[in-house]
Amino acid sequence: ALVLASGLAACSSDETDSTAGASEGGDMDIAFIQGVIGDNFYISMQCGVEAAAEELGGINVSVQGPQKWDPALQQPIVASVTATKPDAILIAPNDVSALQRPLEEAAEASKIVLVDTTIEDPSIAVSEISSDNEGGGAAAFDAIKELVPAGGRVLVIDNQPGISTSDARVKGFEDAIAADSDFEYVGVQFAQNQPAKAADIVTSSLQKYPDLAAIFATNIYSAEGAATGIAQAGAAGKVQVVGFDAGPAQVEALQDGTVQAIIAQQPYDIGYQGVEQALAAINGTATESKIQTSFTIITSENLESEEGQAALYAS
Ligand code: T6T
Repeated sequence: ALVLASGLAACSSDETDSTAGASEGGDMDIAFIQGVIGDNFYISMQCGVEAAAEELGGINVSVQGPQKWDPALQQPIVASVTATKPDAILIAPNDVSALQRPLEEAAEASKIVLVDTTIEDPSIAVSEISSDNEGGGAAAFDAIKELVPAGGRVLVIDNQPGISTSDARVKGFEDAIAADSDFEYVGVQFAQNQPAKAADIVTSSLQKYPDLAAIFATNIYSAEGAATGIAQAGAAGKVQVVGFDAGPAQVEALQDGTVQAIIAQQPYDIGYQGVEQALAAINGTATESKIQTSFTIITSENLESEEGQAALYAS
């Protein structure tokens, strides 16, 4: 049966039907392990996973994830899923090294598809699917440059080091800003996926750098907290904020002017293609070892356009 009710109601695509297939009982079991539960990026990915399972047929999907972004919480989930020997596991690992060994063990009985994040040695996986995260970081700098053509001081707020996606975003951003002498990079600070911490980082950074020109926030929770910090400081429109991801909170921040641009990924497609790759591996047909999905930059100018609306995550 198609397990999972929670995310289904949120799926905007009507390709997914919560009842069809539920009683059919598929032949294959696919476990989807999210980076963290309750994150609109993974909720959208879950929609794609469920839609693919439904359309391709004969697939049972189960979904789980840690309560917080924390490898120590994700490891036991991987261990318990591994013990059930599903045909395939789609996972967004919380850390490049901490999940290496657990996934090597999981790969002994299940096909592994790395969705979004990856690990140090991904050779145990049949496929890796993610955004061009380094390119996304560079695009975030371009967006800041457009918002502040004269340049100035710029801060990055990130989740934590050791995560392939956000590390790549920071790298892409740092390489781009280092090549532009109009900008002064004041460094990266880590908010551990906690909006309240990200908001505190904004407050203390504004005390230290009252002339701060812009902030790049590397994911949903960093961006959400950055927007709160900016609002609390009364700095909306004064400090330009570019965030990654397009959940409902990011859209609201764009609308109220606390954030100027967001970089939307394609989580639904990552999930959909993840199931396709898993199925190919299970059936012994060729898989694509690396798939890169694209992103859309959304500002208040294109938010209402068809392209802008299509890029938003499930709520
Ligand atoms: O940005 C996404 C995801 O790509 C990243 O790996 C972790 O954070 C998000 O889930 C957004 O919160």
